[in-house]
Amino acid sequence: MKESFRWYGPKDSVSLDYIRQAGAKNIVSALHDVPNGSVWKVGQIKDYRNYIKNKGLIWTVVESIPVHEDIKQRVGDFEKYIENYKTTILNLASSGIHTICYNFMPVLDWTRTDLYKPLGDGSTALAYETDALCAFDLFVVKRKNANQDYSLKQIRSAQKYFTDLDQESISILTNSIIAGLPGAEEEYTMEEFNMRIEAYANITKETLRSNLIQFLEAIIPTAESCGIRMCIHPDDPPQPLFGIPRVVSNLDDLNRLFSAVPSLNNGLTFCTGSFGVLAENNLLEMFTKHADRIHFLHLRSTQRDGKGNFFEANHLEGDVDMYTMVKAALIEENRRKSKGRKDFEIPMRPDHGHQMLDDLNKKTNPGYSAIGRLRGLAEIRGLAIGIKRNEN
Ligand code: CS2
Ligand code: MN
Repeated sequence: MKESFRWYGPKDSVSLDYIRQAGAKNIVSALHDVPNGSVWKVGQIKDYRNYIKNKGLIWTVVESIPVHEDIKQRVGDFEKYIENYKTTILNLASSGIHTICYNFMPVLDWTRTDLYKPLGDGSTALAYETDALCAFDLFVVKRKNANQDYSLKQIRSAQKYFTDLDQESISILTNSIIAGLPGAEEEYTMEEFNMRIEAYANITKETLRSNLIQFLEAIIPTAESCGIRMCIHPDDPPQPLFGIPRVVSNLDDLNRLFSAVPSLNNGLTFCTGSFGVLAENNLLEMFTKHADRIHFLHLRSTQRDGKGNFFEANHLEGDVDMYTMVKAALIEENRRKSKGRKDFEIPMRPDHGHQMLDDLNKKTNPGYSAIGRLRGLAEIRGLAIGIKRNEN
């Protein structure tokens, strides 16, 4: 696996010099300052790439080129935005970057309700609680007809949860959900958020899926022409939020997506933490079924409580069987190597980590502080070496 680390650009509190010390040679990053929907120009891409190169590192994966909401809904200027997306793909390829991670989650990117859940050992983790999300939806956003999307039991439980919240907790919850987690590239006021959700009122799951497939039919030939591996990131969490469907959550979703557009350039970011939230997702089966098009790995684990809540566990703990997943990745790499595939080494990053040690007193990007990810990377690296040595 190509060890990599996400970097949010020169303003990131975790510098490239620090990332070098973590031992990761590959950088996962994006032109975060380019507005959503605009073309990434060759000059901008090359400057950014060279900045990273001058620190002795390689910009290997783009995460993410955001997909404009007009494309997801197929409204407004979607055709123009698709053309811009294709131009960005070509510009990245001509600058030597060949792997692009993106997602198709409507309105919100990844979502948590608590960014600082205290764990028993003194560190903090990102967490998601259904009561918190439901309470926010019903009593803060006050979405029209929201109660139709929840059971009576859920509504009662959310009511109780909300009664116990003071004003400060409500505003922390609000910010955790709509102020934009790192990489989301979008942040909303309450009014904007309401409008964005409202725009999906008539978009069914099948419409959203068809919009995604039409987007892929438009861009994958471009990706093929210039050797770009597109890899979609799964929904996080893998379930509808605010009554809006999500279409990259389970094996059935993947099967439909890849049978509709079979090119291997239409690939997947296998995020064990995102898929792992659904108990019915068999990660090994999903991995094996689509192994040949996994172009990027996000390795992390989550711990479910059986009631729809979860928190991000240490990388080798929680519900994800990391041994099995790393082994599957190494098997796939060997398979590719034996077939002469040049992309046999799959870029992998420790996806998120706990806020711990010195980072507890620093302002960091939630999930993206240095030490927690360093721990995750080191554990996964050790695991991979152990598996390889054991087999030779
Ligand atoms: C998140 C997201 O799970 C994750 O990796 O941190 O930033 C995710 O990477 C993006 O939504 C992918 O487009
Ligand atoms: Mn991920």
